[in-house]
Amino acid sequence: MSSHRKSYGQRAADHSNPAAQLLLHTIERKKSNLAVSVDLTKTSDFLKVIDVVGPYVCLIKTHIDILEDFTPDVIERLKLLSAKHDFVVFEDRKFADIGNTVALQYSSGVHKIASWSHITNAHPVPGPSVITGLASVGLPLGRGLLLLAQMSTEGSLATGSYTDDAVRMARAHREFVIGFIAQRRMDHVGTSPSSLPDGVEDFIILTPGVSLEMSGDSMGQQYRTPEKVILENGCDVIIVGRGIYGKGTGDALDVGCVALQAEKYRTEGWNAYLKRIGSTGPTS
Ligand code: 5BU
Repeated sequence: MSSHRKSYGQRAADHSNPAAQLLLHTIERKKSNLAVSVDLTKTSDFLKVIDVVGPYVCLIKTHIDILEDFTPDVIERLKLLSAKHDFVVFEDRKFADIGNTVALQYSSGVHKIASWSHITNAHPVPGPSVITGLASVGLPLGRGLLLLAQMSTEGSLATGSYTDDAVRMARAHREFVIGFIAQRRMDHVGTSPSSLPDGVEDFIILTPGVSLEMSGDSMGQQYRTPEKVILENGCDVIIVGRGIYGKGTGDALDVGCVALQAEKYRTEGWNAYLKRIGSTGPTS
């Protein structure tokens, strides 16, 4: 059976990488394929939104470098929230340098990403050394990597043969590369049914650029609905940012509204998945 017709729980067994297993089991346990991208610049807003959306998500995606009042204590509190609400953490760092440099950026500096983020990501542009550099730090810690095979932005250069080469790079490093940031499944790349038997590979596809209300922003972002992403394009996790918390920060942050939005996206994403695997009885 093709992996996108299997349940998340069944797919966990196909992975030996601990971060991939954790993500798939968390999705199944919480019946949520919703990831929230918490792109807020004040620690208090950042932690508040995570605490509010925590019950509804499988994963929290961070850009830790945009916090203007970052201290190492933020990480301790993020870890506590991750344990409290049972979610995976993904630092959207988009590494893109030589192996030696990305290994230092991943392990060191102020943020010490590898020490707390279950999953991170990298641009394939430097070639396979970006994976081996990151793997030298992340594999011993049980971390997982996503390659950016496509982007959601208008005019993205990550298309065609670039995307296909990203998939080939991932196939050569399946112990560490657990999937892609992409807009659709990648199973078709460079394979014929006979060269790639069912079950041989199962990359997890996480997809940003998701909104129920908006079609884009003023800076090139392009949005699609959860149903389009999960059902039509066979992706596994929807990543939603402003669709859930709007532009609200500080006093303007309406936590009741944020919770309602998170619940709505969780339901939309999960029902689209149930349709995809042919299960009846959507959750309301
Ligand atoms: P939004 O508020 O839902 O538009 O936020 C989307 C997030 O996903 C944001 O953190 C981006 O950095 C991230 N993102 C994206 O939007 N599109 C991409 O192709 C990639 C990441 Br890769």
